[in-house]
Formats: sequence, C-alpha cells, structure tokens
Amino acid sequence: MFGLFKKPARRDTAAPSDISRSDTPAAETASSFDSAGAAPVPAADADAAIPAETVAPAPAETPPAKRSWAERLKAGLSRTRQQLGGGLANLFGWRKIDEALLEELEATLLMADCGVGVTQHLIDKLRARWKKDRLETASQLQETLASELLQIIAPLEEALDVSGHKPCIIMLAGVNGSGKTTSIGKLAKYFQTQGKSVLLAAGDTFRAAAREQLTTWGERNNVTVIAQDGGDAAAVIFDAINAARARGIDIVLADTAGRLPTQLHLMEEIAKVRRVIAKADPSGPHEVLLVLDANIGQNALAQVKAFDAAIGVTGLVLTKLDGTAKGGVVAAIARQCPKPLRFIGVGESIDDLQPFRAREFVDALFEPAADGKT
Ligand SMILES: Nc1nc2c(ncn2[C@@H]2O[C@H](COP(=O)(O)OP(=O)(O)O)[C@@H](O)[C@H]2O)c(=O)[nH]1
Ligand SMILES: [Mg+2]
Repeated sequence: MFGLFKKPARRDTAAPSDISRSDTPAAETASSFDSAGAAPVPAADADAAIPAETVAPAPAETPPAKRSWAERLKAGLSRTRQQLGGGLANLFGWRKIDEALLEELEATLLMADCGVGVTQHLIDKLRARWKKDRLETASQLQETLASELLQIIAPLEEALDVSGHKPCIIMLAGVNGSGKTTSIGKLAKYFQTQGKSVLLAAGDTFRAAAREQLTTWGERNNVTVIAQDGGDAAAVIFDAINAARARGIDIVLADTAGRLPTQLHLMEEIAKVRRVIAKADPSGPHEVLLVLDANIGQNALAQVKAFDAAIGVTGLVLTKLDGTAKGGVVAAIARQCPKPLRFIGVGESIDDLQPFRAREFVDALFEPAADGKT
C-alpha cells in the first residue's frame, strides 16, 4: 500500500547468544522458606540463610568488535526509522504537502504503533505547522515530527537510582519470552560497569531451563546466582536477598517466570513474590520492572496496566526494538500508561541493553545510519 514499506529491512543484530543450552548444573539450595506458602521463616543466623550457589568460574566471553551504543541503537531501530524518519525523508521528500500525504503519514504512524491518540496529536501538530509556516515539501515536516515526538516521550526518561538501598532489590516480571532473563544478564553487566556488585535470583522456578539460562548469564558476568531445584519463586528470592545482605552486595536482580495477565492464579503468585520480598526487606522491592517485547505493539499497554494493578510496576524495560518496525509504542506508552522507561534492548548480545534516553532515541529514528542507509 505504501512505498515506504517496500524497502527490505536491515538486520544488524549480533548473532544470538546460545543461552539455553548450558551444561552447567543449576545450584541446589536449601530454602529457609516455609513451603506451605506462609510467611518465610528467616534462618537463625545470616550464614545459615545463605544457600548453596553457583559462583562463576569462567570469565565473560568477549564479544566481537563492537560498534558504539549510538550505532547499535540506530541499527536496531532501522525498521522503525524506515517508516518514520527515513520514510518521510526519502519517499515523501519531493512531495508537496497535502491532505493525502498527511493521511499516508497518519497510517504510517499507526503502523509504527504510535497509537491513535499520539498519531492524531502528531498529525494535528504537523498540519498546523504546514499551514502556519507555509511549508511546501514533506521533508520540511520531519523536524516538527521529531521534536513533537521528543516532547511526548521525554517524560519517560527517568534513570533508575540504585543508590538508596543496599541491597537494592530489583524484581523483573513479564510474559513468557519478553526478555526478562536476557535483560537480567545484560543488567548484571551494566551495573557492574557502574561499579556495583550484583547477585542474581533464579526466581523462574517453573522450568529447569530457565534456571540454567540464568546460571549461564551469571557465569558470563562472574556473579553469584542463587537458585533452587524446583520449588517456590518467593523462597529463592527471599534467600537471595538474605545472601546479598550477608555479603554486602549492592543489587539483587530477581528473575520470575513468564505469565499472562489473564492467568489470574499466576498473577496472584507474582503478587505473593512481591509480598515475600517485602518480608525479607520491608523497604523492598525497590524497583519492579516490567519487561515488554516491542513486537507486541499496542498489547504492551494492556500488559502495563495489568501488571501494574497486580504488582505495582515502577519501571519498564522495552526489548527487541531491533526486530520490529513498531518503535512508536514508546510514544503510545508515554501517552496512555506512562511509567519510567528504564532500559531499552536492541539486540541479543550483552551490551545491547542501555538506559533509555529520549533525545538519543529520536535521533536514532530520524538520523541516517553511519553507513548512509536508512
Ligand atoms: N533481538 C532481540 N532479542 C532479544 C532481546 N532481548 C531478548 N531477546 C531474545 O528473546 C528471547 C527470549 O528471551 P528470554 O530472556 O529468555 O525471555 P523471558 O522468557 O522473558 O525470560 C531470547 O532468544 C533472547 O535472546 C532484544 O533486545 N533483541
Ligand atoms: Mg526467563
């Protein structure tokens, strides 16, 4: 229908990490948790509360020569850019602005998952600018589109402050496959580069593979993973918090099993995980991150609302922006269910997750990539 969708998408993601086939045995721990599901019973002394663990023997593997984050962000957002910035500049550039062009642009913004409200707002702004400044060609609209988009998404930029608590307990939640475990692996590296010590809690107790996956990320980052053979997610995370406290660790990253908001018993289970964290540390959890796969587009909004109602989401991680042409979902979130967008992921390798910076995001959407391709 639109010329701008005809260009083949460029994929620049690094080779996927093979994280699901670890041979490393998961740690088996004794839990200090009452398996009946009542309040956890802390062990008599701190040492006893430290379960067995896997300490990473192997040094992290070094990724191949890396482009800068800005370059990877641009490469990751190339599909969305083709629709918004690149599409506008390259395909509409010569065209005179008229209502038909605005209509096509409206469709483009909807396809990029900006949502109806944001799209209408942007089109109104563009139309006003066109009339007021007597703009002629579509490419002249690009600057307005970029600055209006920036205004919409800028409020989501709120860095995660982990300095107020030790350990700072960060719990991750989301549907299956959204990128929780991978994001924990990347965050472990990120926080370590900030000079923080990190401990991982293998709170996805539903699948052994999930535990192994986290263990492998622990090895890659050379950090401790608290895991348990089966059992209760809340118990594992409770143990991990005690272990972190006993060792003076700065940050606990707690993984959880994926679940759909419609699976009410599982939503109740994760609400219980949250309550048990608060029993281990009354001030915690200090951050409840909802991990969203950007490919799901507008469905992200429903997930934010449902998880927020169940566990009080304090921040978002938006993954897989590299695989989608739907980066506009950031604007839809900003408009409809604003939560701090703490991190965005644009690939599978360990450095492909970084704090969200609105200006950088918009620049990556509208500036051509270093190789000149859109
Ligand atoms: N392309 C891409 N893949 C990602 C990203 N984040 C995670 N993945 C992949 O998504 C898949 C599911 O991730 P996983 O962390 O296991 O999801 P979980 O079920 O939420 O724990 C894995 O193959 C990851 O490598 C990202 O930002 N970009
Ligand atoms: Mg997982």
